[in-house]
Amino acid sequence: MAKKPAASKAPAKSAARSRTKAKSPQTAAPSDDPDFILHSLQEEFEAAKSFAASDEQLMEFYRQMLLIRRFEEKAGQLYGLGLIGGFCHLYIGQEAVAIGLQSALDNDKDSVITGYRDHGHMLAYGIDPKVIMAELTGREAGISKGKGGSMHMFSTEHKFYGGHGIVGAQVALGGGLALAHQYNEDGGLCLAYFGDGAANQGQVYETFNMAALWNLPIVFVVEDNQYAMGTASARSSAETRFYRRGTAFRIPGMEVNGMDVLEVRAAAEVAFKHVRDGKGPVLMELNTYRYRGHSMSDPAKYRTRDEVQEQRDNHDPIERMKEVLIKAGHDEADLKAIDKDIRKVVTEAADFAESSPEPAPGELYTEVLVEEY
Ligand SMILES: Cc1ncc(C[n+]2csc(CCOP(=O)(O)OP(=O)(O)O)c2C)c(N)n1
Ligand SMILES: [Mg+2]
Repeated sequence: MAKKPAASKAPAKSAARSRTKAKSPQTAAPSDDPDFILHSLQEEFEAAKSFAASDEQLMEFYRQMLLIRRFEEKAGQLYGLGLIGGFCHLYIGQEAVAIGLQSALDNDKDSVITGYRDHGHMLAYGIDPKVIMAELTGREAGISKGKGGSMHMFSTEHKFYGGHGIVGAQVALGGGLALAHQYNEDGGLCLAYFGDGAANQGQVYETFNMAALWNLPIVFVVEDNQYAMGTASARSSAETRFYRRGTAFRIPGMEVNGMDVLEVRAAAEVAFKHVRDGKGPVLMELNTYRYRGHSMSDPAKYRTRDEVQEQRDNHDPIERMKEVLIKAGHDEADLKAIDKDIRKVVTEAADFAESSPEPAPGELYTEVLVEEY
């Protein structure tokens, strides 16, 4: 089903719509300018839409997505037990986005920045589950010494720049990271993730303008999980085909099924090459779905259980990968064994977090300023 422009009282966009929307004549809007082709990258990506992964890569994608799923389930349990304070936004359902994109990064050079739904991104980046869980539970051993919690995780060592609670702020900061890559000539790019809700923030478009003007090495990624808190994207966005939103800035857009890790990775190859070749920013729209509430305190009254179940039954990224692996000759028992190993890693992370000490009160006064004064 095609995305439609929202009327003033538009019904919520159907979650069951196809992941890649039918094109309308408007898609060709800039056709009067032969130098700018909106779909230039889309065509290249669609020519080879599924990443030709080796058997080892398929297994790795499966393992990493499952690690995020099991980690987030455990985080939900710890929250329920009162071991995680403050907000906690889970990434369950969106695993293929972070794994497909992050697997195509050069971890020695590239930087990543995202919003508050950040645990999955950190795991995808290869950061130790123990220090992420310790951060969630506010422990000294946490990646931000227990002072950041769920929303404000940070690791400059891994070029992971957070973890931001102000909706859309990470996009402008990502523009700054990309400017630093360009200025330092370090060959890196910045991957800046934001949500469908954040896509309506003004600073996003100021950043688009400067990024395009200065030809910055940045990939803007809209994770369209169909809701911003309790508001369906069609009720808040005049244009729900987010990949089009760079058009006015001559930023090519790509529309990708964010529930299929092989498709995400194939799109990443095309987008990252464009940026690495010095051709400036790219805007990717990843269509996905969050299974759990906006945060742990969300009663989820704005959608039906059936809608969520339909997504789980028919579009789950991990089940999809399982089918690919079984077709490739792996048996169910091997996959179950991987799940068992991952559950063990996650249990160990939770045990580590629970048995770690809280930060000393004096920590409140450290890292408030960048330097000593
Ligand atoms: C500037 C600003 N406005 C409002 C909020 C409150 N808020 C927190 S999350 C959120 C919804 C954002 O939705 P989206 O960008 O789609 O991201 P998702 O939660 O779906 O990942 C809002 C409005 C905020 N944190 N910052
Ligand atoms: Mg959203």
